[in-house]
Amino acid sequence: MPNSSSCTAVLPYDSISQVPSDLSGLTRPPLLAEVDLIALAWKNPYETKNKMDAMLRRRVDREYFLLGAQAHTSDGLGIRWIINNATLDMSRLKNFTTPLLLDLYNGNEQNLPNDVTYTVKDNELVDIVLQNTVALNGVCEIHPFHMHGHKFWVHSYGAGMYDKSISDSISVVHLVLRDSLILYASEYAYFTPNRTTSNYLKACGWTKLRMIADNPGLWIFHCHIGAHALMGMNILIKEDTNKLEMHSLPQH
Ligand SMILES: [Cu+2]
Repeated sequence: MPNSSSCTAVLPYDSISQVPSDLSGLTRPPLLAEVDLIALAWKNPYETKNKMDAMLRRRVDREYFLLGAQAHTSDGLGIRWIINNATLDMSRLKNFTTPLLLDLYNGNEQNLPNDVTYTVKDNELVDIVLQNTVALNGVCEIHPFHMHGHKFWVHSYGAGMYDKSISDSISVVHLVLRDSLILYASEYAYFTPNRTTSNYLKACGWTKLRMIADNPGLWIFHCHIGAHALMGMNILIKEDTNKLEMHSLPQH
């Protein structure tokens, strides 16, 4: 907490200390006043709160539509999660022998998996729409997506198939910056017939995020359910990699 004098925590280290059984003797820290919390939440090096609110109403520079779906592997033995017909699963990740970021720093893009890579640049205001579809088992699953390297706003969300006019009509004010979102999942009641495998691939909810491309790098954006990530529910965001710099850690 940068502007708070205290907080209380109990940290056991290996076997040499134990969590005390009676915590009643610990002094509670004073809680931050709400006005301080708001100031902390909006303390941002590149934008004021008012400017950030304006971002939500600005015309975006770039929009990506990510259609998520489940699919059998070509041999019929496995299941993968795919985004726009591509999957970044373990079988591909294990083939990377050098860090892709280092490759990009060196101007080498030959190992970059282009079918799962999305480019943003130059402080663009970017919308990413995640579209959910019914899985092979007839379920519309919830996916908690997490983005590395950025915070974003959840701009809007809804049932069924993404509709830009609905998205544009949603009034958004004072949204909180975050790095994770829930990809909306429609209820079974939404479908006809209800929960059945014949609904496979039906559109079943969407969530749209808005972000500023202000951090050069190669960033993963992925479902945070471990199994889903292993099954390929990941994309890469390639951002201003010509601006990457190499810094050495100080040696002691
Ligand atoms: Cu998932």
